[in-house]
Amino acid sequence: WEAASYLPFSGAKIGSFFQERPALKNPFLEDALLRGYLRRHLPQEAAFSDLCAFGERVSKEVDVWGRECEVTPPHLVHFDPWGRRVDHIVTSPAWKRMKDLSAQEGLVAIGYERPFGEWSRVYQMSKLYIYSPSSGLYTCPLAMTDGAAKVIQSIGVSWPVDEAYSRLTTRQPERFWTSGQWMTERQGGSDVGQGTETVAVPQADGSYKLHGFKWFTSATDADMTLTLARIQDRTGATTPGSRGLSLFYAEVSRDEDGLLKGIEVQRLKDKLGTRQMPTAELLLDGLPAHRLSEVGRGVASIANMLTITRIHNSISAAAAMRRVVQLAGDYATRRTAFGKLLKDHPLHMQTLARMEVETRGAFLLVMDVCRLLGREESGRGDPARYEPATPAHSCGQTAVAVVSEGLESFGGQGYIEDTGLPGLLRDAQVLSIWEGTTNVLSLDVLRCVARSSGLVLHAYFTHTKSLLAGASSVSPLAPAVKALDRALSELEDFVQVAASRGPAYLELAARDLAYSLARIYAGALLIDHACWKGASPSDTYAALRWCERDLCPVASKQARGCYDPNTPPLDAALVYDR
Ligand code: UCC
Ligand code: FAD
Repeated sequence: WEAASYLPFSGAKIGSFFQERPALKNPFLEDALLRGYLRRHLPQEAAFSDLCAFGERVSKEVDVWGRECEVTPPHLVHFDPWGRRVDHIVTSPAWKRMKDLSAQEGLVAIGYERPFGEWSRVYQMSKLYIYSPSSGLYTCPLAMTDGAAKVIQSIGVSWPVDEAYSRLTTRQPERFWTSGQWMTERQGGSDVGQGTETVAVPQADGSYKLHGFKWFTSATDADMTLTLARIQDRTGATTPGSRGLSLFYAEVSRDEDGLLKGIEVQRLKDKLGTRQMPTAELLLDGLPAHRLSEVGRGVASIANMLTITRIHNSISAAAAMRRVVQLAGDYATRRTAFGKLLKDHPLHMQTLARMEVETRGAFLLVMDVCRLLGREESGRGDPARYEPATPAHSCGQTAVAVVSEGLESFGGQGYIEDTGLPGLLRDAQVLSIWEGTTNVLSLDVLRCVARSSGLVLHAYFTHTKSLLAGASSVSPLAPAVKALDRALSELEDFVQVAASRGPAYLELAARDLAYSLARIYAGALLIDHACWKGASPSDTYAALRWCERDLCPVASKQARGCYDPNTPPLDAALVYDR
């Protein structure tokens, strides 16, 4: 029938409507809070023009490479065609381009060149924040590289790590090295002290050979690594527990036959996300290594690396939230439902606004940690040591929630693999696992508080109150200040009560306590930022919205007694009620 040729869905025709994709624009120019924060604290033309140019490069060039890393994940070639074991981890050309770019842009180097003094870490992390969601997970090796440089710097840049340090912190792509961080073994990634089986056998020249099995090693195409092992004495005995661990430096290199020296790559992990990046199981069979720490001071010495990688982790969490909010906002200007653009549906905008508030809180929290790190490195000595765990703890899980909500805001398209959106969610899920799980980081906060005999908490309360001091006179912020004041008092009350209840009580409260510390502090930072003379009405609105939430989870739960010693058996009974 003639009329059939007019049917829009006949034959090969699939209709005329094609939804426009969300556009990735320059992430620096799209981020009012980032620019405001920098205008306030680092008003340097050089930093702005570099971040603007880098943002342009990220959106126009690098983002495509990131996608290439996702669709051409690394693979392991165990044998060459003639049967020789080679253990080659083959990565994509895009992954290699990321390495060169990272050196050229100084993504690690900036932290050590310190072009802006105490604000250099903020500048470095701003670049990483812009880069992270487009990086194809190259931010993972960069985090460990930065962490390794920090450990070496703190131990002393001398033989045998002077060359490594200069390569980790160079801007020359052909010299640039990345580092691994091999801590986790099969028996334990959280409990490294009990879980480490790797032994270090002393050699006549003062070096060591390592024998063991590293269960998770990320970005295993690295040039070197820092790792933990137990030194064997002449009888082959080792010291158990954490006190038996020492820190070692090892290069990942090949002999003249092309074989890895002292390493067999057992297999690559088949992961939920972070697929752009290889994560391998490694058999260490005589890996040549040098001891970097004093004997038995391995965990304490690698802690500097953990601090840095946890900060990078939190930056990636905030960046993932920012990216999904940017894309969702753009999509809402292109997609129509029920006769109008999504941006004109108030409920949809409320949803995106809530995501924005979460993102802003996370951003200010993490940037403040970067600020403290920069101050500490410039010899200004703030009590910065406990903070890294706090935002890492809260931002990792928040990122999963925000990115998940973000995917939903694309409707069905958010679930479709080749939009690139599902990868954001998969990659976010690891953020609350691999740099210490939520519980472990919460306990780390507790450890820090306990070790300082109250000094850390004192500094926390004093500083948070000082952030609020100027805000009381700014009337639009009054409800936020009031809510925060109340939450601070509740937290102070809780701390008093908890101190008298003993360690078991505190352990059960650890997670809620860490969240309380983070939420209240982020609220204070939002208020403080909204008081700045260059702040916008949106800054005020975000602070108000943030402070409407439950800022102090320990207060309400304390009332319900859920940290009491009688609760663990009840919790267990509930879990196993079959
Ligand atoms: O997963 C990994 C890499 C993944 C890829 C990296 C991506 C980065 C982001 C990229 C973005 C896209 S590497 C593996 C990560 N693993 C962990 O985070 C381990 C989690 N477990 C813990 O954190 C535990 O709390 C342990 C391992 C630290 C607990 O061990 P111990 O031996 O029981 O620890 P202690 O007894 O609490 O502490 C031993 C010493 C103490 O010092 P001293 O002896 O002087 O009293 C502690 O104060 O170490 C010190 N220490 C610390 N110092 C322990 N933790 C810290 C810390 N966080 N900061 C400073
Ligand atoms: P477990 O310690 O077995 O934890 C299981 C559960 O028990 C968690 O929910 C945890 O919170 C809880 N738990 C543990 N202890 C306590 C406690 N005391 N109180 C309350 N709850 C507790 N490691 C490296 O060293 N280098 C790497 O490069 C690396 N890359 C990784 C890449 C990926 C993609 C992943 C997923 C992991 C990687 N890891 C790496 C390992 C990672 O660091 C560990 O998996 C992580 O630290 C958790 O350790 P675990 O797996 O042994 O978990």
